[in-house]
Amino acid sequence: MKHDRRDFLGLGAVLLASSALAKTSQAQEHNHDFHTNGVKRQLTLVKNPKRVLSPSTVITPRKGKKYNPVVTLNGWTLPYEMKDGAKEFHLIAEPVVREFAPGMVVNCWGYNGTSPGPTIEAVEGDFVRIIVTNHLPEHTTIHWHGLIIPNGMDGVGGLTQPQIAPGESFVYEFVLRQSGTFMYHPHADEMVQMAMGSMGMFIVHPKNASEHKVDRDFCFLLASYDVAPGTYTPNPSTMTEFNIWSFNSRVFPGIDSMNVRVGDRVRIRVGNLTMTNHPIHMHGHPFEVTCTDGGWVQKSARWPEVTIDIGVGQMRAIEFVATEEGDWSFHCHKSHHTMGAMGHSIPNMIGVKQDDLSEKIGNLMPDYMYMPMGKNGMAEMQDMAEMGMALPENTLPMMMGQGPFGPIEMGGMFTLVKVRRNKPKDDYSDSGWYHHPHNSVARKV
Ligand SMILES: [Cu+2]
Repeated sequence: MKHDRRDFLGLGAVLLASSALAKTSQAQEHNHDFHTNGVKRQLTLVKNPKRVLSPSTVITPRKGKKYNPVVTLNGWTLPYEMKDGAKEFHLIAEPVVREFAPGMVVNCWGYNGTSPGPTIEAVEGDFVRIIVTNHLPEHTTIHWHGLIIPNGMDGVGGLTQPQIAPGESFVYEFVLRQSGTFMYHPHADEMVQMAMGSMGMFIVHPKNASEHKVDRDFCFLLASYDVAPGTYTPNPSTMTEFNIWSFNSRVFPGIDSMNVRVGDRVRIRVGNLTMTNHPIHMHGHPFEVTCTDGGWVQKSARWPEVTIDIGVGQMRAIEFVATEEGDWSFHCHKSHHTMGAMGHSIPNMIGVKQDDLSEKIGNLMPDYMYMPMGKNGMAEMQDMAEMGMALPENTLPMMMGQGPFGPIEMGGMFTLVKVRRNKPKDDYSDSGWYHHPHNSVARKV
């Protein structure tokens, strides 16, 4: 039987156990500031303790060709070594613990300690060697989604190579013949391994650094999970009923903001390895799709959009010049995908009279306080969550995030593009909430 948070608390029948009011399940998290290249970064240690670098860590290449590195939201770039003329990368497929947001950790499968795995970055023309070691409990492979490579390097278990058994290491070697945005994921027991979070991005920068040049270059993967409230492991047999919708296996407000300066040309590369499409929408700036996982889109074939639907197994890179200052929402436009686990298939209580229910339920269950909810919409849910509404262990409320004007009432696939004018060059730290100019905020009359 499918069970989720609705079995614990149907909306419109929120039971507040007074003893549970103060109980929240915060992950044990410690933040440490550190500096790289003069930019302040924050290292978040989660309780397992696997390390998550945040905000988005840029690892500038010390050897090899120069390029403007991507910023992987709540992620990192895999370092490499030059060996025998190749850029040599090591990927270890292994079980990991991922914190989706403070209050929820999930047993995932990933690479090198994180899920998604680290971003691989290299340059068009590079000869790369990727040594994949399998520390998963079952066999695996890696497929290099979108890359033009010899057939025997394509990573389809049984078809182009033997499976990589637990404990074994396989070498993939190929020349990067194109630039663009690609993905890596297993092509072995795919249903399970991708549902558990085995995936990562593969960025190939143009050989000619002046081509497709941007000032800020972000990337992340869309990933969905079915983690029943009170549990810690995704259900890999779920096909449609996911309850966690994430950017790089993080959910709002646990997702890095994308911080840019006025005048920056910005690229955001979004790959979709979920089981449904996601219309990704940006506020404040029209954009153009400049690249797909099939390659760059010619200038004459681009048109303006503010929402781009990203299908299953697709990547879309969008670009715009940041001209408008402010905190701009960037999210999936399927409204159920900007919600926590509680936002799905709840009983519809809109307009339902519940006035005498409190008394009736109080008589039946004297230890509980029944609060009629949902009659006038669901906006009150976030207030309840913040008051300490009893939740099952290890799950997140339907709506989260506090903004400068109150609850933001979002969750899941939602973050912000923060455009600022007066930031020092190369300072892309989070500058907090936007301070609106006098008389420029919608007001009560
Ligand atoms: Cu979506």
